[in-house]
Amino acid sequence: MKHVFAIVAACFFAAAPLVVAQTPLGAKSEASASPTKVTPTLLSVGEVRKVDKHSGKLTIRHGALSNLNMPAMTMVFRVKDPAMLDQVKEGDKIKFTADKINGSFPVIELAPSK
Ligand SMILES: [Cu+2]
Repeated sequence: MKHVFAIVAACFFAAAPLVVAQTPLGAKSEASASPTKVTPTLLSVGEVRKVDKHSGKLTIRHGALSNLNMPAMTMVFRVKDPAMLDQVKEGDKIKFTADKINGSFPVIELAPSK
C-alpha cells in the first residue's frame, strides 16, 4: 500500500515532450550480468503484481510516473526486452522507467529495489 514519491516530487516536468525515446540501452538485455547495479535514470518505483512471460507483460503497482504525468495505480506494462521478466517475480519491489511509445507505455528499464 505504501508508495515512495521522493523523486517524483522533486522533478515534476509539466511540459514533458512526447518524444519517442531511443535510449541506447540494448546492453541491458544481459539480465544476469550484474544484479546489484544501480541505474541512475530509473524514474519510478513499484511493486510487481504479476509476471507474464508468455505475453511479455508485467503488472506493476506503481507510484506516480512523473515523466508520463500518470498518478499511482496498478496497471499492465509491456516490457522492452523479455529478459527483463527474468529479473523479477511477484511481490518484488522495483525501480523502473516506463516511456510512452506509440500510445503504449513499455517498461524500458528495470531494477530490483529494497
Ligand atoms: Cu499507470
